[in-house]
Amino acid sequence: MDYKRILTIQDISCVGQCSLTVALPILSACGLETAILPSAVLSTHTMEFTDFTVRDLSDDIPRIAAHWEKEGIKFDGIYTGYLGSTDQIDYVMDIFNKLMNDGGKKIVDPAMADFGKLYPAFDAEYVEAMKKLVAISDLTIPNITEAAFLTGIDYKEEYDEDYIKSLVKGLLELGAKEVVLTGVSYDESSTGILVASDSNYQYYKHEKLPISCHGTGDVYASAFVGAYLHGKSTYEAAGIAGEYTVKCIKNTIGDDSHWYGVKFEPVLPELIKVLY
Ligand code: PXL
Repeated sequence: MDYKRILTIQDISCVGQCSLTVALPILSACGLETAILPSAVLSTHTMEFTDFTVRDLSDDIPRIAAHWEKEGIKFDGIYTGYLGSTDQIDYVMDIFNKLMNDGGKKIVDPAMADFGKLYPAFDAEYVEAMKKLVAISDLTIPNITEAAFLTGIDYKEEYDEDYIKSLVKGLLELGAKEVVLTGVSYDESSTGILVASDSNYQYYKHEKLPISCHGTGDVYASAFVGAYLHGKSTYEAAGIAGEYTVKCIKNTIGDDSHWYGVKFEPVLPELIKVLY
């Protein structure tokens, strides 16, 4: 079987089940050689935890990339998530240019916002820098809030198909070749993903659960990237990742002590089953 090497660039939140602690196991389970480039080390993620520690690793990024370039190390896909600063976005653009094998995919999860608001670490300058990264991506995986910030369209909690299409169209006009827009819900009991390229729109609908959990954006994006580079089409990978994320949330509902993330590990065999 085709054995692909992917690089994922995002932070390590040591505790909290998001970013690299989610991406590395999920991508590995999808059969990919997974290299990591940590953008920062935090004691926990930044949602609801207080007094977390942060060590910014920006200065290490170009040094690590230069070493890989010298060693002739390249990747079949590079997937970026939560990044620490606008400088890091420039470094990532350089890595996209220098360390990608021919035909490799640039996949950008513009992890910076949810529920209508930017995460605490980010501001308007960061949004502008993220627009540049999305513009050169082969595939971007925003939620509705992120899509609204990136396109400059007002965020809406209640919306219709025209609103969703305007977000996707804005992202394609920005330069993204394909868009996988998550959390698109048109009724009480279901939610889903809009997959779009050019004027081709496909909607994948799945069960909507009564709670939302931290870290599911990263679980979704990692499972999507894993399934996609494993060989599934964009639409198939979008659906596989959606169903996997639903299972992770179901596996967590009812455990009040587990408020900071989802218990995605025991459900990994279910993801593997649909891929192999
Ligand atoms: O992508 C979610 C995420 C990742 N990393 C850190 C975060 C968050 C969400 O808040 O705080 C550090």
